[in-house]
Amino acid sequence: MRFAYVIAGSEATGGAGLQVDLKTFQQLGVYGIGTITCIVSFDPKNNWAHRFVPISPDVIADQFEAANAAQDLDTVKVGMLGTPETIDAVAAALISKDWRHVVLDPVLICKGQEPGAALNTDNALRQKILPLATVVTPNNFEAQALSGLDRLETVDDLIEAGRRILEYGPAAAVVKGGIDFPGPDAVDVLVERSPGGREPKVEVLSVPKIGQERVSGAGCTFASAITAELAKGASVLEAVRTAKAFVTRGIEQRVSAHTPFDTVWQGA
Ligand code: PXL
Repeated sequence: MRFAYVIAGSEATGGAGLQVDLKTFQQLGVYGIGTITCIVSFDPKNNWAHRFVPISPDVIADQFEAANAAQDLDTVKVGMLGTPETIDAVAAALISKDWRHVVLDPVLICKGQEPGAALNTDNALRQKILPLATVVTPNNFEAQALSGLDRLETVDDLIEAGRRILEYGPAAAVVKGGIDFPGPDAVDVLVERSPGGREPKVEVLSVPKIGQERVSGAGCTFASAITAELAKGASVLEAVRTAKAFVTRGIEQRVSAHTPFDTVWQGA
């Protein structure tokens, strides 16, 4: 049995967060184990506004202890953390043991939240979690925030953002162009550190965009699919290719909901 572990937030509609991560793990044939950092319950009475509750740091530590005592985990995905306090708890847990891979989906804000709402949380994530990651999967907005670049509108911009993000420590960055990236294609760029300080390796992954609407849970599905594949022993490049195909199928067969966005079908 291969195990994949995720440390992330719960999202109550089932369209994002830990629920999506565990569905993705199951679908890709790995045994999923999850630790909850915070609970997001969108409010249907108030235009699906964010309601957010962090889990207390000692309960995060307890969950981590239980999960890692039950199984020998070496591949972990980190999703939404939520506050500087939850970030401290997760950083302390992560550095308490060695990992083969730490995949970080650097969730800065969720769809519908104001950018910059939580600058101290963004900074804590950059300073305390990003250096522990081996693979990081920022979307266009997160890549701007992490790289300091203003606009990511060309493939070269995505590559440059990836190179800058590698300077924080990860071995690989997958910068996602997303729905707002100009042109007809959904473009992601994998920038991977080379041994001996040589130029990073770059791989451009591109498929035609499916519609023009955002889909909830695509980023979570993508990063957890990468994690599942790494847990099975794939290389980073193989894992990213498989994950892109997986999320593309899931978006093609998206599930509609009463929420503002459709959601990815991991069973596709
Ligand atoms: O899609 C980003 C995301 C991740 N994790 C949780 C979320 C969201 C967005 O809503 O709620 C828990």
